Amino acid sequence: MKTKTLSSELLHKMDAYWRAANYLSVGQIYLCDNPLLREPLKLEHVKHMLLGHWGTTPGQNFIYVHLNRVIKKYDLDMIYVSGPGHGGPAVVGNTYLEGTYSEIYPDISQDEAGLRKLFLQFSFPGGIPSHASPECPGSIHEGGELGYSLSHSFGAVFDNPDLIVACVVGDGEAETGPLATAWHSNKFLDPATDGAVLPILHLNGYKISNPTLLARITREELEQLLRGYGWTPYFVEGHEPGLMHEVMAATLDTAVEEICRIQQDARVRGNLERPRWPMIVLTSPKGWTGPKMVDGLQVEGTFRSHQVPLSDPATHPEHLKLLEDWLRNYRPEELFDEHGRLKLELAELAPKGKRRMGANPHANGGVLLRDLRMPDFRDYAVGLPSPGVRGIGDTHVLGRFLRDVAKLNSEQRNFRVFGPDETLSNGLEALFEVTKRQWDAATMPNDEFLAPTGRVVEMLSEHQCEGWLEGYLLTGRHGLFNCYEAFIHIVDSMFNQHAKWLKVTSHLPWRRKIASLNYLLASHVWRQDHNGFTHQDPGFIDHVVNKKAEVVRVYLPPDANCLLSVMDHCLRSRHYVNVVIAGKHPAPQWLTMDAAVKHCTEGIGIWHWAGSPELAKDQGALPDVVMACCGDVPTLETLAAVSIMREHLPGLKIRVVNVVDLMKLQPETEHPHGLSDMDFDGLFTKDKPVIFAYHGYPMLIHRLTYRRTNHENLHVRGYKEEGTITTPFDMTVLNELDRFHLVMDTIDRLPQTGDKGIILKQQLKDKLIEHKQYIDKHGEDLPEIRNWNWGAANAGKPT
Ligand SMILES: Cc1ncc(C[n+]2csc(CCOP(=O)(O)OP(=O)(O)O)c2C)c(N)n1
Ligand SMILES: [Mg+2]
Repeated sequence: MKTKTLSSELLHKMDAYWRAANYLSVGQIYLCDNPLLREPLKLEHVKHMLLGHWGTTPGQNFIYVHLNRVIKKYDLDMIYVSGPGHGGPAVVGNTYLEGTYSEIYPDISQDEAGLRKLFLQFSFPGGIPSHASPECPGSIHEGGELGYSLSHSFGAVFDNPDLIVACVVGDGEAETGPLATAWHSNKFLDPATDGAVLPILHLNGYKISNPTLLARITREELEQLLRGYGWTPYFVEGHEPGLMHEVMAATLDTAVEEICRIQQDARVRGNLERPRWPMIVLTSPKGWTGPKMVDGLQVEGTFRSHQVPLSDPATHPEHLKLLEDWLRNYRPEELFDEHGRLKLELAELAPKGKRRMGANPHANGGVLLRDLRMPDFRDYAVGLPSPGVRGIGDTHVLGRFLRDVAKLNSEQRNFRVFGPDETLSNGLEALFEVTKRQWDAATMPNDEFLAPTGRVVEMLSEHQCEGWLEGYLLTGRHGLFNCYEAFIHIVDSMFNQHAKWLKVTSHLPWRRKIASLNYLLASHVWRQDHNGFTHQDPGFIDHVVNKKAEVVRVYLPPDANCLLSVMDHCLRSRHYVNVVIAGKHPAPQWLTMDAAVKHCTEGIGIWHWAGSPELAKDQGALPDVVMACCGDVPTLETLAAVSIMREHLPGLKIRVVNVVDLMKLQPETEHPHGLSDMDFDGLFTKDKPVIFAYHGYPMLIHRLTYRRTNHENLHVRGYKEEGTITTPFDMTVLNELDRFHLVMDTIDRLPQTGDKGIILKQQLKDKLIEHKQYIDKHGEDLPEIRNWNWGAANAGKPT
């Protein structure tokens, strides 16, 4: 006879605790008064608007109480990730029962008055959301948009060897692309230096109104699927609470002991073989313990339990009765004392102090966040004898800096670089001088830079990279996501969710700030020479600027020294999303490090040395035209255009303005970085033509500046969805961002250029034809384009 895992007393108590959590969950969805049912339920005790999701909740309550037991039994450092985060009542209810909720929100006290407020605030105007939202202690994952629970969980356990994340995966959620590929995360986990994720696939059979695929394939198929992903699935199936408690407890013990054994094996015995981690498949009825039949239709165990099973007690008196029966079925009088507090013998089931999942500091990562040790970015400066010298490619310079960030923090183990197989091709090869790509799958002799642990994590899934990094940041560490610019769109929606999380948490004083989410978008739209149209898309910026100004920052450093300065700032910053767009190809360098630091700190500025010499001498004088640029390629084309005009239209007073920090363009009332109108007018004038060469879609610049005095004179060139495999210069020509078009634009707007202007325009038109003919014949740009350089073009001219 196998001995039971749970004594009957413990089983009884755990069942009572589960009933308490279920009671609180139903209470949150329905009740605004009479929280302990001390009097018969009346309509006035029921909320007018019934919102929330019941279906997933009892299963999650069941899991939570069982996790509490193993945390205590094995003294685990564990947090809970609710994939189907719409089960908010479960996490709110459980953190209330364990005491953490009232510690953070004393008004929601552990008595009848507190219970009433707990119920009332849920899904109520001015209250709390219906999900595992940031307001909920212990949550690092709202679970509003489904699909990211496993990625977040793995991100959380990287470099946290003692942490276990219990991750509930919805069986519907499991159908999403990000979740389906997240099972592979186990090939990146180092059992020696990372923690563990215990996935609990919540196979309740249904989504909102459909069955789930994983519930409608054979057990054999499901088992093979999960085994094929490298897991050992343990099945817990049933609906009879007593039996289920015993099976769940025994299975959890097995899983936890298996995790400990795997970790010991790697840590003590040095076993480097990839382990087959355990996971649990919990098959239980959706809406378990809820109303079985409503209006003649089965509810428990069907999709009908997904949201609010009894939706209209106001017009259906029988619903009110069913609701009361449902609530009383949990026997609240056995669970709460006369003050409305959870009875002591039940409260004792919860872990203590920081072991409570709602109080675990990993779930409030800012508390654990330590500053990075930072090398001095100035030490990596590109020497600049004169503006325009050719650099090796800006991200290659940055790579050396990141290499040393990785090195300096290798003991702290709190910095990682994530990317979908592009760390090398984005120019960050220097990282591999000090670290490796973490990889726990098989290796072959010709593989490069793979090791069981490393600071770089690469999988060809932008979703995983994003989710891992978010999980890593949310648990108090630092990192960077390097990605092709066009394909970062794949995670648009994940970015949305993270930005929302940052916005909400920045207004929750108990949630400490976390490190910023840094995107390095190299391999950008203008230099896709061998990839072409599919790889040309700068629209992520447009997407990002929709989000709250307090959270988003966009930087387009024009050269390597600026990139170093910007990245140093981003890695030190907190609670932002920083988008940095940089080139990896050899390109001209413009600013000395001192000038770069100044320029990047200002975020925008006049490059006096690049404009007309008379303006450089008399900096107060007004220009005839402002040539503005933002992004490395637009800066190059603008400066080339300026050099043409300095040569051919020497009387023209040209001012060059470079923008590093895109948000400077917005009014100060819209973004904390925004320039005042006075400062903006000071740079762009009130009435002179502004020819603005921009990295991305031109409309964004109009969007950001439409309220500025001189907006009418602002003419923006940028990417207008023209592209193919062609030469770098031809890309700019196709989009009319090239130097020749910029000059022609200027002439068109300045009648005072007169005959000289007309003649020059004709010459430039001819040049464009010559360019086309040349590239069609030779497959590369004209030598005068390829070899153009600011220094030579402006030699002998006073600067
Ligand atoms: C990406 C995404 N698509 C759609 C939805 C809308 N939605 C909310 S809950 C749900 C069903 C979820 O089913 P499952 O993961 O099985 O959760 P559970 O059964 O535990 O409620 C859907 C489709 C969503 N939240 N996120
Ligand atoms: Mg489901």
